[in-house]
Amino acid sequence: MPEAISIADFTLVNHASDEGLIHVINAIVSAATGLSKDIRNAGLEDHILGAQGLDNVQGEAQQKLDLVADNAFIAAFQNCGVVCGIASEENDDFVAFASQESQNGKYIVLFDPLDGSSNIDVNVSIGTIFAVYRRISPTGTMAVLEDMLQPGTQQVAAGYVLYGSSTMLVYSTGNGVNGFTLDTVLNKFFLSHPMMKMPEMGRYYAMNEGNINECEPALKDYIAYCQSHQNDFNSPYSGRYIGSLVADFHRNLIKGGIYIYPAVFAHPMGRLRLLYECNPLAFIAEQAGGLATTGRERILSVQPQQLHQRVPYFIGSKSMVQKAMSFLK
Ligand code: AHM
Ligand code: MG
Repeated sequence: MPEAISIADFTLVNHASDEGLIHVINAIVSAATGLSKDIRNAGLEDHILGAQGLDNVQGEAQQKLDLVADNAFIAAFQNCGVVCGIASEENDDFVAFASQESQNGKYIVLFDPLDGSSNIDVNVSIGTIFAVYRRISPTGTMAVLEDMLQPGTQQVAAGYVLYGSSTMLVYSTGNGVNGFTLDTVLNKFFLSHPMMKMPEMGRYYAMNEGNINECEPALKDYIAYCQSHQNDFNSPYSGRYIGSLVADFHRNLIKGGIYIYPAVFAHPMGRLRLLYECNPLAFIAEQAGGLATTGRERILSVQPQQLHQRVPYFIGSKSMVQKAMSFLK
């Protein structure tokens, strides 16, 4: 049996021409490894489970683990020496790191430290999502808002960590998608899913169907199509909705499927955030042969206007997303 490839060896070989990027990935690996341990022990540690008692800028109740995760990733990026600034779901504004070393950094990272907040306290899979960009502002200065508001096409790396039945890190730098699994004895990630490809078509659809009467009627018709005998498989697709985007996406990446969070009455622009939820997973989806759109346009081409901007989201197997879009015309 060939020796397993550690993520450290993988990055050294695959990003040899960009040492800075290796430092960014190392920072993600280190924060995710520590966070994975916290998550695994969460039920045993009073200071980790439950609500923090504060809302974030988007009016959502922050969980203690949201903040543990946010602090862990911010510290990792601040200390890695090549990141000049970050923005995250849990911070109202972006953070420009002040040290001279950080100001010399070429990269910015946008991230959702812990996605799937409603699943934190109930031992269901949750995830971290990240997007890496090159800064626009000159090195040697503080990062600015324009660095954060770049379209998803400009991502130099993106990915996620899934804290599921095992912990996995999946990422791409634009040359395909690779997945690594955390060995909990050695506390290291090893390549377990090389060159992941999303099936062109799948049998899973994921949407919060509690919202079915809250969205545009054409979408109701698409869901009826999924449930009918008149679809591509001549039998109803299976509904699977975990309510953690990373987990729903990961299942669809491996098995084939579609995830939809449309514009709904309570969230007229959709619920999910463009910069640190939709763009990174859209990058992974496209790299794996899938598709991600707002229902009408490619996610990666949307020009961001605001840090916490929301968009309707259709992501997954290419022909399923195309089919869903055909209903919306
Ligand atoms: P969060 O970042 O506050 O956890 O919100 C994002 C999550 C996604 O992971 C998930 O797919 C969706 O929100 C669930 O929303 P809903 O409970 O409205 O179905
Ligand atoms: Mg989130």
